[in-house]
Amino acid sequence: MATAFSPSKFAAQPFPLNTTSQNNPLTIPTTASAFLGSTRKPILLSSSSNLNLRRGSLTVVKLITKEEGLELYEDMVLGRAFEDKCAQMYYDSKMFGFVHLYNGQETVSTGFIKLLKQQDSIACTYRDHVQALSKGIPARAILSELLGKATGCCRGQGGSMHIFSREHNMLGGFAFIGEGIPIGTGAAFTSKYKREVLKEADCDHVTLAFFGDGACNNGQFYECLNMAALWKLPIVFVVENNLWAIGMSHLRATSVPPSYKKGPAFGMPGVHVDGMDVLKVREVAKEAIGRARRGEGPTLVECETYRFRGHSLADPDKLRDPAEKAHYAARDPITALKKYLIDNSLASEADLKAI
Ligand SMILES: Cc1ncc(C[n+]2csc(CCOP(=O)(O)OP(=O)(O)O)c2C)c(N)n1
Ligand SMILES: [Mg+2]
Repeated sequence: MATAFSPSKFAAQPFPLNTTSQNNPLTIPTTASAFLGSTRKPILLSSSSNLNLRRGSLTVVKLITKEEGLELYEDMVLGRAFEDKCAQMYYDSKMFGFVHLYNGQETVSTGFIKLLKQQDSIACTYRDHVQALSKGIPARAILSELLGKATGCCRGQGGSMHIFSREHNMLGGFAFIGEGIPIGTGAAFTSKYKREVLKEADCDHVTLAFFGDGACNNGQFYECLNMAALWKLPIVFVVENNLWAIGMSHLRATSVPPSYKKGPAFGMPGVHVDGMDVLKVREVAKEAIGRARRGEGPTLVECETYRFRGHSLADPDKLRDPAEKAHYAARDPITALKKYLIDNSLASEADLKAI
């Protein structure tokens, strides 16, 4: 029987995540929509954008250029294909240990990381392969790492959950929940210290800390929000809210489920975004990364997303409601971006197929 704590509460009682915080100084227009499957229309850039195109008397504003669109598409397809290959190798007994895949959540990695500079840093969870790819670590070095080879990006000693690259400022995948948050906060402190104390004027580096909804119930999250806001650190805290922490529904585990609301409590903006739409994620990411780079301090962004596979490849994924899974499968972010690119004449089927 369904109880107040039953995960099926998700389907029965929409959870009002799809609004931005009242205290949000970011100028991101929003309209409310149902929780299960955000349907908010893409936000148009201001009419001063250089992407304005005249079509008759109508001004059509495109969210991205062709080059940007293809870059986003390529990155998402690379992430998806890489991970599908991992699953195949795992089930063929060619890969061992815990392997956590990111299928379905690619918008978060692509939408944020493709806006970064090489010197900017990221800190991730154990679900880290796709972020490592977005940050530019070669697929071969990551796959070798997963196979424990000396040619891996950590000489085969880190494995799936601990992808690291100094050269790419990938500070690591971290197996303990919330562990990447203080590491990212420390990296952001370093940038600020270099700029303000060591007078390295060109040090405007930004750090992104990615973590799950489950990590928002961990003390380190709160401690780091406090420090980052207090010291105005150049960091963006990115919650990848895929609604589940292994088999624990976010609603069952969290007293105030909309995590973005916790930002203003610490004096920083909190923003919720549809994490199945890479263009919306990118827009919010642009604002938040820009704020950090300009020295205006941290932002908390909650991306409402979904993982298309079990928690790890060892998880038979029997707990989640098939209707919930089907609902999100129908919102596949790669299919959605493909449609956007074709509908807006930014790419042809052939262009996309070539990728
Ligand atoms: C400190 C700590 N406690 C418990 C665990 C066991 N654990 C591994 S994954 C996980 C769920 C995390 O869920 P979430 O943060 O939502 O990330 P997701 O896997 O959904 O991306 C838990 C509890 C852990 N790794 N670290
Ligand atoms: Mg989760």
